Amino acid sequence: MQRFREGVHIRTMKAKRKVEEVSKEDVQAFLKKNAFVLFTVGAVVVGVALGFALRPYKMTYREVKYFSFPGELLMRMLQMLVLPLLVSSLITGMAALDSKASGKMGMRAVIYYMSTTFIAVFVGIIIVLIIHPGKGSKEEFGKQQKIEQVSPADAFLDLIRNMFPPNLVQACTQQFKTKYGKRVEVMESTREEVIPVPGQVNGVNALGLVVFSMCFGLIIGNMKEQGQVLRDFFDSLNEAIMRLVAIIMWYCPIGILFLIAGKIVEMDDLTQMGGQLGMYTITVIIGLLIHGVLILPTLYFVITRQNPFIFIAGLLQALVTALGTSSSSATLPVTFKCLEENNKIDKRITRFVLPVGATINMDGTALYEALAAIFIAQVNNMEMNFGQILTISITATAASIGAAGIPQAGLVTMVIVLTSVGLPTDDITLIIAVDWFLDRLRTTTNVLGDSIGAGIVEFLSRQELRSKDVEMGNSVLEEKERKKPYKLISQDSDLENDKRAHSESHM
Ligand code: 7O9
Repeated sequence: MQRFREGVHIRTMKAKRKVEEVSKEDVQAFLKKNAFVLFTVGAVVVGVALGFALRPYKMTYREVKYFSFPGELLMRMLQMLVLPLLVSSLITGMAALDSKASGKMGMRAVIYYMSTTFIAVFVGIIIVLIIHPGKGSKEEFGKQQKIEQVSPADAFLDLIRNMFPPNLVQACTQQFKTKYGKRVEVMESTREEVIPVPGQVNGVNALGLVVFSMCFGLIIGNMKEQGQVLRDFFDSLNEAIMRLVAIIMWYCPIGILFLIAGKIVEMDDLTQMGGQLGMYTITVIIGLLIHGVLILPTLYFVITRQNPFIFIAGLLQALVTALGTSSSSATLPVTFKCLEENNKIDKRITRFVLPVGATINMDGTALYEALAAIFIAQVNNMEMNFGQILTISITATAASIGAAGIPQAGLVTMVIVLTSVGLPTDDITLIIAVDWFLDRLRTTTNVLGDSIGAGIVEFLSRQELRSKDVEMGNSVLEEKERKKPYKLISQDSDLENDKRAHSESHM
């Protein structure tokens, strides 16, 4: 008995010491990590301040371009990594799972994408109907330009065509886009007919690469020993790219600073902005905030029972990068790093969910397009009935899903949403003045939606992940883990695990 008590005493002392050790290291690591996040957030603040401070100097266009050069470099570096990262992560992500597990996970991801996009559209519509920013007339706006007409049918076919690129190398640089030609028919009377002809535009065909990589990964995952070389190759490629990401992330604060400062120096005078456009901007901001700060975190909490704001704190770097670059594809490398390293999301999940999310899940964009369409109706004093609002919500959802597959999507998808309910497409030019700004906020919402999706899918797929671990004989530890209730491994629970492992090892 005495010896037993001593044993217990020694054990607790050891455990305590262990806890202290870990917490000291943890605090240091925490500070180091947070210092970096502080840098990045500080870069936004300094960028905004510097931008406004330089505005009175009225730089020429050329000078502004020179000034934002360090920002341009960041964009180029991030984009450089997107292609190999997308391909290698999707292939290894699919290869690591058998078709049953990936089917289930894919189902969960798709259900999450669809439902959050629909919720986003719903929020946008409700907010714009409540605030009604489009009071007054169109005369308040300045000049209006013509917008090129697009055929929704051709855009849809282009989307499907882009899913199957005939040339993989070309798919890395170009997308298919239907152009229009004239054909003269000489019969009794000469007739001229406009016909669709094949054409290409510059831009990564993300959809085609995603489809190919997923199929390829699934195949080599089922190839047993014969596929091992390829699996190892892409796994190694992915690891190498992630190490490059870690290096480039050091440059992020400076790049973001100049991207933001440059944009602020470049922007038009805000005081000339009409009241309607100002109200419109505020409406979009409120809509995006409700979706990003209220709805998505609530959804995360309801499903996983974890604190969503701790999760979001781990993502800060990615969110700031999205704000700076206004491109969720360029942010993809940083999103990967944040989720895997700060939030400890399983690599098999991020590799599989994030690239697909960046390509088809755009909550912010869906919210924006629906809201903008109704705003344009309001400016034209057109009342939308329920059927039209339903049409807008469906087309806005579809537009956000298909955006990456539709060439020059930005304007084109907006045109499609407007034409679906007979709104004047030229009115898009009314809101173009603030688009650069709202694009940044939408992109941040998009990245947040993708990341929270990864967290939720991981939680829902924990069983499959674990049984896969056991099957592969990954580690004995995982076998033990199975008995414990699931826990997101955050800083504290790491400690918990340590403690538990420690005491278990003495039992
Ligand atoms: C916003 F998978 C990737 F990473 F390789 C990938 C590459 C390219 C994913 C997507 C794309 C792509 O082309 N995306 C795309 C997105 C193309 C056109 C329009 C949009 C919509 O962009 C958003 C918006 O404007 O609302 C936003 N800027 O999330 O990047």
